[in-house]
Amino acid sequence: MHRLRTCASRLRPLTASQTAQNFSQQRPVAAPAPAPRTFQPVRCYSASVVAEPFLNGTSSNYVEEMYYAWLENPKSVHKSWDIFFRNANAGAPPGAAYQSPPPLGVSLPTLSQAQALVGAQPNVEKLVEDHLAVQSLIRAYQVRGHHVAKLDPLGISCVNFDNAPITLGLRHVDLTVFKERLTNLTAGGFYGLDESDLDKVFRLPTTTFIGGSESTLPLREIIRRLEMAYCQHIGVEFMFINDLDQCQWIRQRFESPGVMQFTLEEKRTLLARMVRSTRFEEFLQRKWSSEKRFGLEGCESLIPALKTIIDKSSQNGVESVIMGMPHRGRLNVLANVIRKELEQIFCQFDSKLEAADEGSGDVKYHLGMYHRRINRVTDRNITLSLMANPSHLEAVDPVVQGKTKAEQFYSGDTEGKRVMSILLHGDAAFAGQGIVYETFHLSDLPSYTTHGTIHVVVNNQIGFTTDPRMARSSPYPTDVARVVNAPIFHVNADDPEAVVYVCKVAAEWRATFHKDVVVDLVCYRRNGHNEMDEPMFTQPLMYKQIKKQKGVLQKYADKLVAEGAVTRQEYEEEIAKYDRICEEAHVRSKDEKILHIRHWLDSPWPGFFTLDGQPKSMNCPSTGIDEEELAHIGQVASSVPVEDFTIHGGLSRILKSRAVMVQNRTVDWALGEYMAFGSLLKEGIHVRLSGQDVERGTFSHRHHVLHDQNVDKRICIPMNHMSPNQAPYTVCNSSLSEYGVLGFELGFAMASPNALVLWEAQFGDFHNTAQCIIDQFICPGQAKWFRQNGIVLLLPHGMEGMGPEHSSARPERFLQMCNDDPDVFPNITGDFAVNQLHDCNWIVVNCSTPASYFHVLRRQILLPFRKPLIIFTPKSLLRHPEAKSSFDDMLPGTHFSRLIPESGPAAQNPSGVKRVIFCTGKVYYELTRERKNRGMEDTVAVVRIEQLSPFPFDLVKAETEKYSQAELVWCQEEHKNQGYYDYVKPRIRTTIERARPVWYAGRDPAAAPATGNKKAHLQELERFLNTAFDLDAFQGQC
Ligand SMILES: Cc1ncc(C[n+]2csc(CCOP(=O)(O)OP(=O)(O)O)c2C)c(N)n1
Ligand SMILES: [Mg+2]
Repeated sequence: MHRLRTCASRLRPLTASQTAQNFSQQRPVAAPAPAPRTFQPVRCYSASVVAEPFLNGTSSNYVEEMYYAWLENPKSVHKSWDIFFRNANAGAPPGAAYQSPPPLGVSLPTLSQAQALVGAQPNVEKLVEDHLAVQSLIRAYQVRGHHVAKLDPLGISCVNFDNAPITLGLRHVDLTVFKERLTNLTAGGFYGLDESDLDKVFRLPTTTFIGGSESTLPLREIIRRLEMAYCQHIGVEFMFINDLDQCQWIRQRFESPGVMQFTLEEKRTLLARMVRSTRFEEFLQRKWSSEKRFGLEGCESLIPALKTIIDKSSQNGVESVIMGMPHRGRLNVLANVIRKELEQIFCQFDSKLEAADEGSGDVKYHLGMYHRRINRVTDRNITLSLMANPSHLEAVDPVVQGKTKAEQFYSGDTEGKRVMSILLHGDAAFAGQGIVYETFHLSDLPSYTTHGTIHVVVNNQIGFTTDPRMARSSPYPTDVARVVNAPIFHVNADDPEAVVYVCKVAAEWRATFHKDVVVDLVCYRRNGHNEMDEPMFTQPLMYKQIKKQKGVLQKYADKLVAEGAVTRQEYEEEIAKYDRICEEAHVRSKDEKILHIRHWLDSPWPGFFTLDGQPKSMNCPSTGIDEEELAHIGQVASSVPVEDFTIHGGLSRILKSRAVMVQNRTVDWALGEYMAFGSLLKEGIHVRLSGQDVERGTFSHRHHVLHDQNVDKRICIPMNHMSPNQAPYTVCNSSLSEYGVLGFELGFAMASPNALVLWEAQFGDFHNTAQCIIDQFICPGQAKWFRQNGIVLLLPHGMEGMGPEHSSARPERFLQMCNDDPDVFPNITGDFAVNQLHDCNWIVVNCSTPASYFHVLRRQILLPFRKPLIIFTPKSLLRHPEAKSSFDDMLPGTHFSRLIPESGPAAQNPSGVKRVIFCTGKVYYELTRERKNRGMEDTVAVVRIEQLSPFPFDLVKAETEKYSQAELVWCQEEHKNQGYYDYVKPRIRTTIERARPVWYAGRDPAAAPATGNKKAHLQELERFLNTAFDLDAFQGQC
């Protein structure tokens, strides 16, 4: 059967699309003549030989053998097979190729009649074949035209298509070279067409728009128009898109005759924009030749590109554009796209400039910006923001998307018609950084889509010192975008009109389909990676070429002058005008003595701070809520608020047990969280919880989304049935990404201070694949960019015998990055707790009770400022019978306890206490159980530190003073080189002025976070509990 299929498929003629796709392999230009057994004649078959009734079953082997024999020598087979193969070869329809074998003694005329079928109806056949060939040709241009388009201004294209020979040929529209190229091509066969067909008229298929209003064209004109559409300075890569309407739409935009016509006005505007872009860099180079600025030289058309996207989008109703971009050309974008005042940019080059705002600040090419202005082209208001970003390339991508989503969400822009994002990329980073892929995969998910992003790649064919051939395995740097069916418009950046045209189409694409699109500006980098860098060390030939390269502005100006669109004088005046603007701004910039980082804020929160950017108060009200509220939220949490909705039996039991808890005025972890979210929602605070499987909860404890057991995809989110005026609750399972999704949520949290945005890791240790977002944005964000953020990270953590993974959320890493000084006991004045929070870079907590968790979530919003909050959340405690809280701990007047003191017998008689064990989180329950078993409740006090950072110096001091004679022990279940010990110990020592030792009880140092052996896990637990309660354990040690 397999052989039959092989044989039949070989005999089957190729469809037009197969022909187009396989054409290069079938007929490489100038390829040597095919070997006899390859299938060179395959295209000649136009009859479906497989349809022959006898060509099936076991006879196929025989037929195949016969066929190969005939191929080598037609005389080696019976005459009847010879006639059959020849007829089939000539395209005889099924049934007609076969002729009965000639009877013995047959007369010659009968044989010649049969043979007459060979080559039957040659004209009709040829006509059909030629039309099919023309269709294939058109499709070949659509699929592969970008391979031959003249995209590289340097002509040293980085794209290596060696293994996919260019078979389109006819690249040059110039008819004098046409003939020669065609002759060359037809030598190897050109879909069966030859030069004599050039002036034949062909009907155009519906899959092309090259005809405009004409439905037929001569082949010569067809080729010319295809050349114009696909093989000039624009390479359109789109035929992989699954949606036919979208393909048609793109064909129409690039094939329709005359699409690239520019009015005089448009050309002049474009020239003026090129002048600004070019002269800005030249000005900086003149004034500060030895300063790094990552200039745009070689890709000056980026500025008109972005401006076109913005103009066009503004025309389509966009009011806010959020942008993310790397270093290259950033200052130029700030000056000429966002329109930051030039003096504000220039003064950044002054090393004597003092910083006015607290924080360490950042270099000028990382800072963000927010600007609302009138778009001159549309006369409409538009807000442009460029997000601050770290050096880590592409890390800002998901952050931009999150902020864009949030702005869309808060402005009710459900389709992304008013708010959009633009992401800029370098070629090396776009191909190399995995976050690009993660971000693309968010682009079509309901809770993460921004309804289409326009990506612009500054493809200067180099990454620092690395050639593309060493930097990626794909032909283009943009291939990653194909995963989401985004069209990719490659364009030669030395042709500003082509650039502007594709940008118009890109903006229109987004407005029409609300999907991502990529503009690949193929350019070069005139200087080194930065202005201090020598590129000839590593790319000598490329840079020899670059040195010869005329600047794009000059080229475009020459073109317009030649066309008569502007005069040389007008052009020079435009230059002089902009130079003057720069000079004047430079003079003004000298008056700037102080740098206000807040002038570089990308996300202002109007009304949240005083005009000076300070918190409106420095206190935090009680985070407790009324009993009725608790009861009401509890009732919502334990019910199904819609009719005829069947939930799973197991879930019914969970809801019933919640109802019982509410009756008993207690909450477990999940209910505590419900109380926090529910109360904030009722107070008008949007809550968004995102992460992998958060809707149900990794540990099946949350169940915020109920699923009807009988109706597919019917869901109910009780939290959204709280009260008529509540804020909306968003809970969304994310893609399986940490870097992308955490970045996204960080961006979401940036848009408004009046939202509780939480990201939950499936297990705490998975956060390390999002380390860049944590290290570069969350931890130092405020210090670098004067920008606050209240994102909450929920990181399940705990040593529960589950092995090295799934155990540790790595508290030590978060604590190591806290900015509070371990060696300085702070001034305990006023509202110390709030002041301390105000000064910290982030808050790290490990709650031991649901009430504690409830309060810290609410405090996050009730504080008059925003700080990131890291919460190590429990696993086994979710169902621990003792890990419950009473309503009493959540009523008005209650608040988050940074430290929970001992409240048992030891606290009644502190002088009898021999040892105080400080701990945090789940180990508390193990300690108290062990203490009870050992009957040591009046000799050992156990104190929980709920807020690790900023460290509750004041409360720890009170405890150490209360138990002044007791030994101090820090107990943790983590290994000694991990967990909290290294953070806590010096701070406790500072608190007690180093008067007493702080002993350690916990696991020994280790490389892995936990053992994979359950028995070893339990032995370790037993061992450190022994140490914790052995009052002689530290005797004789100092
Ligand atoms: C994640 C990350 N890795 C490495 C670097 C160091 N680095 C800075 S620029 C650069 C080259 C970037 O090349 P490309 O993306 O093509 O942008 P270009 O500088 O050419 O505009 C590298 C490797 C970085 N900034 N970020
Ligand atoms: Mg590059």
